[in-house]
Amino acid sequence: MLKQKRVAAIHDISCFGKCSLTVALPIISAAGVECSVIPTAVLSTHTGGFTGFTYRDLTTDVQPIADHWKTLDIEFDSIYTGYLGSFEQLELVSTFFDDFKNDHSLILVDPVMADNGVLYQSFPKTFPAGMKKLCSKADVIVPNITEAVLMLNEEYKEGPYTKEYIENLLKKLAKIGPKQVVLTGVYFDDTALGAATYDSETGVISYALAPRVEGYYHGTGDIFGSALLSGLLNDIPLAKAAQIAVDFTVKSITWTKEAGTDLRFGVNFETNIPSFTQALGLK
Ligand code: PXL
Repeated sequence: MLKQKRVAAIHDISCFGKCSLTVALPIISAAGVECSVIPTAVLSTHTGGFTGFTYRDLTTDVQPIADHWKTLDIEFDSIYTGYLGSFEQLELVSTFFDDFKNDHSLILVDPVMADNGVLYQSFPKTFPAGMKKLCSKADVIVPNITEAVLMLNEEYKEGPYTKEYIENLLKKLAKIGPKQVVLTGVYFDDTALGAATYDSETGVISYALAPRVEGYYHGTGDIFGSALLSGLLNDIPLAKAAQIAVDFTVKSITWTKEAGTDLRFGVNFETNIPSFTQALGLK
């Protein structure tokens, strides 16, 4: 009998504006993987471009949920974290890793905190150092270039980038601790954009690029991260999983751009789930 894999996804729920758990749940589920959740906060919308959003912090629920799960003897094949709103949440998640990791679990940390050279509005300047510590416990990390340079204490540079610059960043990020690094927002000219991957055990670097679509669409990092994890849990090698995730994300952005949707509302990934699951080799 085929045992279904199970992920613990630890992110916020933004009730409107598709991102974090409202993206992770459907994508991971569509990939045939069970997605258990720990919501870290409930917001009326995400914080990117909206004002006046509500924010109910659920930090004090995280440990009791974990404690209850411990009594049930449940195991996770993967732990996936994204947007975490405070140092206290970083600590709680770090403890969750210690309590629930096992000899085969894949810990994927997406250090969601910044883009385009700046930290998101809710984070203090000292946050990247805390996130770096959490990344040291991960098997795979998925920073964008801004998050990468903030964790490495380097200056942010606008692209286009050189292969030398990207490969240097990948290697420095792997030194933080994760075996595999996937850097997003990589481009060498104005025509294509995507991700670079590095496996520190094999030394292999690869690029997963797709035609560039103009516009900053919210929630796409979470679509990419959820799709990448779905590929890895379906035993697809890192480089191919990254290309599938880039293609799914870009296709979803393209549909959304054609529909003229507000950039803050999230992209139409739902329509592209069938081609995504087909790319994963699922029937
Ligand atoms: O998509 C990342 C994300 C997740 N959750 C919240 C956010 C953001 C990005 O801005 O604000 C609450």
